[in-house]
Amino acid sequence: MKVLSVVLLLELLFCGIYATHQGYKLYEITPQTKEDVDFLHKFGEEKFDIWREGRTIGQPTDIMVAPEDQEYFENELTKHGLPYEIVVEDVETILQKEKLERGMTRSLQAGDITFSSYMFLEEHMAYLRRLANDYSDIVTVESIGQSYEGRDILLLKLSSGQNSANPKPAIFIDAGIHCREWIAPPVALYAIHQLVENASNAHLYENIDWYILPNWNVDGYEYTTTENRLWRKNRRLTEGAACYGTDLNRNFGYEWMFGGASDNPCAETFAGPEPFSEPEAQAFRDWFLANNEHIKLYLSFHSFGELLLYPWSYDYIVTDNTDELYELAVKAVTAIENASEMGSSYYVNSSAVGLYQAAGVTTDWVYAEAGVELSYIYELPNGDAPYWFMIPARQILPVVRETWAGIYAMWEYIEDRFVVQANSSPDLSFILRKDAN
Ligand code: 0X9
Ligand code: ZN
Repeated sequence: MKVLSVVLLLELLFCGIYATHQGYKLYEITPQTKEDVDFLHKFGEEKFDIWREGRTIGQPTDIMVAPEDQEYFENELTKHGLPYEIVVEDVETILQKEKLERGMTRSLQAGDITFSSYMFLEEHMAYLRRLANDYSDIVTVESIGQSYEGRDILLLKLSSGQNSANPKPAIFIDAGIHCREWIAPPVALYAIHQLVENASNAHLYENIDWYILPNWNVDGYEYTTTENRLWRKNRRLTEGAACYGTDLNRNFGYEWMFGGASDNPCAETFAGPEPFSEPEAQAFRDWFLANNEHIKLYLSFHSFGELLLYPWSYDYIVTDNTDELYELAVKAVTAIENASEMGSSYYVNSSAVGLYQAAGVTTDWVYAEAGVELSYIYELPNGDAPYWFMIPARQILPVVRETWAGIYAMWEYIEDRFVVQANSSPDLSFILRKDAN
């Protein structure tokens, strides 16, 4: 009896309620032709989860496959003449290992912040509320709306107050739209921490306002910490669908479903039944349209890949201001690479050309519909993570520090273009010369 209960306890601990990925396998396939690249990409629009996508010929792609789909998947690859290797026999075993390493304890003092372990959702929220309380002269925290499950989506505003009739230029940052990309919220929280709690950074909000939404997909994040570490979408069940969740980064209403998005509710890139069908996307849209006028820079944090991407994402075309977008991106990644303790090396390009086509993403919508011409998505590093976005807690600090260097470099550009240059008096010397004659 005693032996039995010990076995039961171990089972509960290691595979019990979290054992959602037992028997799932990870396949590695290396595309040899452009057609192979496209063939593999299509699996992502079905119910397969692409853990790593080879952008080009010769770059391996990793795809996770559930036990019931493995025969079909292997047959498809064989029919297509593509060899494969099984690199993880049982995904659950690596998830259990990751769980032990993530260092989450629920022992933080209310309102504290840490970058040496991952944090729970309520800890993120308590930190924001504590700052609103302790720095009430410069920080306000508002809920931009509620998630499907009724959680507040909190946005922090940092401002030294109005100094003229016009609102100041502003920078908007979000993180956590894909809830399993856990390294993203700490990057946004570190920016908040540096801006608010490090007095030597006060000049960063003297002329510029900051809006930071550090954890957007709140239901999803909660779900990744309690049920399924690999969850990406939100948690609403579309009417009549067989699977939960919409990919919020396919639900935005600019060229929605143009390409690189799925109409299959079981796909990781399911775009939802219609544009802005999801409460989390609606909340963002409504807030943004009411406040967009003075926002000059939009940054959305994801992982992984060490990529800095800008519109367009829905199609393989470039915007009119692609030179400026590219130059500012190079400035930011140069700062990151110079600050990096882990040898990060970023690739810069427009989204579809540089990574893959994806319609309905926030960066395109913010650019096209909210008029923010400097709009970027960061795909953060995954450090020593053996797979995917499971970057170990000990590498949170190096990532957030180096990424802050990139944000800082972008702030310098915004300050120079929208404050210094905008305020510099026009060159009137020719008038003076005329008067003198
Ligand atoms: O697919 C996404 O939504 C983003 N990548 S992630 O791995 N974080 O899910 C990338 C979206 C950017 N746009 C394009 N790649 N076109
Ligand atoms: Zn993402």
